[in-house]
Amino acid sequence: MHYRFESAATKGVGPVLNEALSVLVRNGDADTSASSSKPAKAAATYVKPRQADDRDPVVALREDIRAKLIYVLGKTPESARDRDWFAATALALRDRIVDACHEGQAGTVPDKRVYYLSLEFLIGRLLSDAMNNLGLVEATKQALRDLGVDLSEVEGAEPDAALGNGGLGRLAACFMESMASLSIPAIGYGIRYDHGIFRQSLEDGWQREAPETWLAEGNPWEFARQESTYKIGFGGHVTMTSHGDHHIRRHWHPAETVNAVAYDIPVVGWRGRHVNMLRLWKAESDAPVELARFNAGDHVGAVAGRARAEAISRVLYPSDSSAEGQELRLRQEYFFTSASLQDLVRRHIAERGSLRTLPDHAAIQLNDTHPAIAVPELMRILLEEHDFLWEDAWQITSNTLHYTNHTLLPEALETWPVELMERLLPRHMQIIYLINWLHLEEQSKNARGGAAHIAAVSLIDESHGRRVRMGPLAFHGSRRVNGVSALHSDLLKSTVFKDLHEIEPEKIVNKTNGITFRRWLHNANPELTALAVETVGKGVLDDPTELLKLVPYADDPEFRTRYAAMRKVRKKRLAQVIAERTGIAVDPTALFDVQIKRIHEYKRQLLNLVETVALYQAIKKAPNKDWTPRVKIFAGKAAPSYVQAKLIIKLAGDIAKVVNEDPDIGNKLKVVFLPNYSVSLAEVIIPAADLSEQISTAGMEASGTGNMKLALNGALTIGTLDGANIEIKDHVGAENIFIFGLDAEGVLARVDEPAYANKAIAASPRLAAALDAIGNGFFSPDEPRRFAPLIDELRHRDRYLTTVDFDDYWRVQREIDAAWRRPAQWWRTAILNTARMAWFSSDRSMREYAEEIWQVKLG
Ligand code: 26V
Repeated sequence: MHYRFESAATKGVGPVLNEALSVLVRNGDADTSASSSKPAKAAATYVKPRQADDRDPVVALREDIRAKLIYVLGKTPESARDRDWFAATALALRDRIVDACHEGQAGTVPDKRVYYLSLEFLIGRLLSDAMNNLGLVEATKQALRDLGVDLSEVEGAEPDAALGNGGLGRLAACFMESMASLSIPAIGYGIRYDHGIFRQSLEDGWQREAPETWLAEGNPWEFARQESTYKIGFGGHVTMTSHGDHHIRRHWHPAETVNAVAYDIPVVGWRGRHVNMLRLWKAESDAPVELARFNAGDHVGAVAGRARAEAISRVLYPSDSSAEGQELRLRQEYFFTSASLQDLVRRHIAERGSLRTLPDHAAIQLNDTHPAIAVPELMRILLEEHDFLWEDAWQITSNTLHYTNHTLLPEALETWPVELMERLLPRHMQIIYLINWLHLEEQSKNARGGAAHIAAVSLIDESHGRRVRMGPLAFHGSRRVNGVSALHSDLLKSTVFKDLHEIEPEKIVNKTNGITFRRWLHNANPELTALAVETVGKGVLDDPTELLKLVPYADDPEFRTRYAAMRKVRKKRLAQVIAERTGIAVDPTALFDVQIKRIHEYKRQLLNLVETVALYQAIKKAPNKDWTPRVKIFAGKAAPSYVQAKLIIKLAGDIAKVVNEDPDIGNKLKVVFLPNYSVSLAEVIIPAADLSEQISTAGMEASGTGNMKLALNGALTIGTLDGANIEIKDHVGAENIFIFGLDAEGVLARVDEPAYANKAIAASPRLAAALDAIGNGFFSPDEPRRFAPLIDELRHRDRYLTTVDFDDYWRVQREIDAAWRRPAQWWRTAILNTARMAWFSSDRSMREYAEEIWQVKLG
């Protein structure tokens, strides 16, 4: 079931709703005429209803929620489940977002818009975001209470919109929220997957995947826009026609077309000042059911063509570890990129007439290479559909597109076989050949133009079969390219894009990631937020740099006590969730040591687990020593095809079983793997964390954003000098973070040393003993060789330098044990972390993009 209110509206359900919706359409869509009249700027207070509504906000919400429940959902208050109350509440709030949209933007055409193209938007639950940004948390709580309903139950009934794998998708969601909060006119474009990231369960400790079904009961936040449908072509052939002496025009005749239908989710910014749109495309077949076949009894064959088309938006690819190069994935990439470009081109023409001015009024940001096919697609649209000459089309394209790189790992860098591209996108392949030919021609003219240089900068890799390199294609077709932390941007210049960077040294810029404080502080940690507001004033809600005023309070014993009390509340809540979901009882006074992220060898959950085993062995040897009680908490999903990562999850479970049941250990050490990590689970874990594990091999984590969320909430970081950890250290102070291990240069040097793993193990009896225990089946007596693949890899290759960093990691962990025993000092450090994290607000990131990349004004 889908909510299709816009069709009801256009059929004249009510002039009020109808008008409100046309505002939304106008903002997101140019098929309505644009007016240049400036509206009254929205007041700096929370949203006023557009229609004359002098009801008290609580009364209004109560009446509206009740009316939605009865008249839209067809339920009575008596028969309604939490899920129904959620939908009714969401619909009532959505009306207010429509009102906010009207207040702020009706009829205006912004000077320049940002288009954020991303295959992933990990937005999670939207209810608390909407209530908080509209200033309606208390009013909604009261309205529901009047109706006999508990807000927290209603919030719990909302499914997570889990349309992403991890960091890259969550970043896109934080950026959307910040753009709305800063009044940057923006549209996010992605895919409306039926199934987001799979649901993870553990069966005897092994990861099992089940389909996720967030849309099973519809999505009350979205507006279906059947009228915004575009045709997306695949396959077929290209013809040429001659126009005058020197002008040959090519035309693509796809063999197959699929419809892309728009679904809009409004994104409301802080204090309801601005509303942007997240436009997600659903694939629908344009082929009718083949009635003759159907009537002849071939019921499946009659809809087979439709099923193939609709498969495009069926499921999110759950791998962020290796580019597997499947055809359906390329179809997804082209599908959403083409729909988005067609949509924004149509809007630009409606508003401005000529595409010549596209770079002046549109900045397109490519979130990784997943939408990199935008380079030849925008060229194709300009050349074929709008008759531009090549040079003009290139000038427009390469001044409108911008590209963010999110990884240096070679296995995650996308390339597509030329053969597949020729079959699926023949016209685009021709365009890529011509772009490449012109690019290499230019290069062969300069001094570096030897064969090695040409091979290095070519957009086509000839060394592993012929493959199109999407990173270099995006680089060459973009005006700016950015990395996501200072170290990562530097490494882009010296590694993957070294040669291209030498050609265009101004192109790569750094834009360190950020997180939205509205979700990761205000919503996730109301206790800490209240404490900050009470201490430094309400201004902190609008300006996170006000947190700096907490610095002197780090030395105030009373404030420390209150800060620690806040943590205690959150830890009790997490302990409750741990008990419910795993049956493990943990002591909330123990140090909560947290590693939550996708399971990846480079993120080194294995380093943490080997240290856990070494600690277990040490406690066993001296059970009466005064150990610092710790709870090691892990959560994260493994890509379904990533065998080693799944084995790491099983190892965590097997270690947990032995350790948690050992009477010698008791509360000195507990190990927990919480299944089905998600945005909403992160919101429970992060405010309860004392220690944040950010222990990737230096040079491999592009940025990390969980590191920022945890430090903001006052967890101390144990980390390597990798990604944004370095900048976190610079902000919180070297004395307030625990750094260990090799830095990126050290890693580069060490991997050239022969037998480095062997040497490290030989030099560390503690490490050797822990590896022996795991490798010999101490934790898997039913299958002693179960973990041999993990341990053999560490002994013989150790690509991620786990053995090399182990001893230093152990040393720093023991420093942390000692630090926990000095609570005054510990809480002082935690407070300083919270106080000095303001720079990591995604508002700062978005301001930097707006000024230095997009050249777009904040509203
Ligand atoms: C890569 C691939 C490879 C092809 C198969 C499907 C797939 C899906 C996603 C990805 C993206 C991997 C890159 C990524 O997620 N990077 C993360 O981006 C975060 C936001 O910038 C950053 O904080 C993390 O450090 C970085 O790992």
